[in-house]
Formats: sequence, structure tokens, C-alpha cells
Amino acid sequence: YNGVAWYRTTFGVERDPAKPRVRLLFGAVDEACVVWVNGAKVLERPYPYNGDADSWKKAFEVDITDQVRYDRPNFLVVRVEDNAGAGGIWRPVWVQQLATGISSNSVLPDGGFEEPETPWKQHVMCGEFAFALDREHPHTGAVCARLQCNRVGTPEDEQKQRTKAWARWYQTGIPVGQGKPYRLHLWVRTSDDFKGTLALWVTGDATRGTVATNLFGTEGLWREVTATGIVPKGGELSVYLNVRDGTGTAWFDEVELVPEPKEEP
Ligand SMILES: [Ca+2]
Ligand SMILES: [Ca+2]
Repeated sequence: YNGVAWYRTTFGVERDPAKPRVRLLFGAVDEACVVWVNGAKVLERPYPYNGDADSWKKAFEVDITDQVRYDRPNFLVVRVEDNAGAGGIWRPVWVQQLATGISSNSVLPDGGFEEPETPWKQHVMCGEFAFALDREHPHTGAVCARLQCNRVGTPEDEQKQRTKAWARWYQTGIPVGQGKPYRLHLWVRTSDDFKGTLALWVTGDATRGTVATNLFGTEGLWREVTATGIVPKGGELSVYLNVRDGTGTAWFDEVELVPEPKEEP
């Protein structure tokens, strides 16, 4: 189909005080689209999007917190324009409700990368990387952290480090209560051409030493990662947001290290 198609539907959202932010996720729209929620235009996505000729098959998301209503149905309208081959909304569309910002009991300083003098440090083990504080694509607030691998390292590097690319944002010496359980929670996103591994580590656990969560990529969408039951051996923990094994870009935001609630006896 070539030309313009209009899609219209309604959806309900139940108010959740713990998750006041609402967004729409589109699995893929072929090709250009404009999205309205309750009459307000929330997105214009031309084709090719940002020069990407493959954007017709890529996922994307849009925040609709300011447009959504809880007391009655929400009206969603999508205008799709297609100029070659098949076209239209061809993958599912979801409504997602999210918590906002960083929990007030997080012990990690500047988990949102918002502070001018951020305590986050940068380190490259091997490969060519670019670090940046990204103001264009924050998950919340005005800034998130970006780490881009442009080139993998040499075979010698690989032998030494047991990976061909490795760099990280990190913080060490975060004061915590010894023997009390903590939980790491953060949002991560990778570019769709990401070929590496996201390795999210908390070191200093009494039994496991390092608690690691690995991801191979998020296909361009923000994803939530949680690691639970981290029990500090001493009075400190360290957090490492590693990009390893390959090229591509990763973004991090809203990194929290929070005491886990005590289990009821
Ligand atoms: Ca098409
Ligand atoms: Ca932020």
C-alpha cells in the first residue's frame, strides 16, 4: 500500500501512584508516522528517521504522561504515510507505566547523571571508546550517560583482557550498611547496531563478590534492569556499567542502589 492510512483506537490506563509516567511503545511502523493522544500531537517521525533507511522496522517510544487521562478512555490516532512496498503499523503497540526518577533512599550519588560535577568516572580497558553526557536522549531529567565503542582492540588486548573491547562508567567506595541487602536498579538502552555486551556489576558482595547482569542489547528501546540481594561484605560497594565485546552505543540513566526492605519474619 502506498499513500496515507489513518489508525484510530482507544485505551484505558489505571492510575498507579508508584508509576506516574506513561509512554507508548511502537514495535515498528512502516514508514513515516504522526501520533496524537487525546488530540495532542506527541510525535512526528519522518521516514527515513534520522537518515536511517531501516527505520520502518525499528521500535520507538514516546512519553504521553502529560496527555493521558485516567478517568475515561484515551484516544490514540496514528497517521502513517508509506511510499514503497508494504506499509502500516505492523508490530504491536504497548502502553507502559513507569516510576519517575530516582528513589529517595538510593545511596548512589548522581544516579541520574544530572550533577555538573558528577562523581561517575570513566575507564577504557581496551578498544576505542567515546564517553559523553548525553542531553538529547535522557531517560529522565536532562542528561544520561553514553558510552560508544567505535573500534575493538588488538588481538594482544583481547588475549590480555579476555575480551576485544571493554570500557565503563563506574563509581567505587559507595558507603553502605554492612551485611544489609541492596538492590541495583537502572535503565539502559543500546543502539540497534550494538554488537557488544552490557555487563552491569556491583562488586563487594559477601558471597558472590561481584553481582553481574549481562544484556546483549535492547534494540533501541530503554529497558529496566534490576539485580537483587546484593549483601555488602564491608561498608562499601562499587558499581560498574561496562560495555564489552563489540562496537555500538549504550546509554545509562537512573542508576539506583537502594536498601532492600527487610523481609517479615
Ligand atoms: Ca514501506
Ligand atoms: Ca538523567
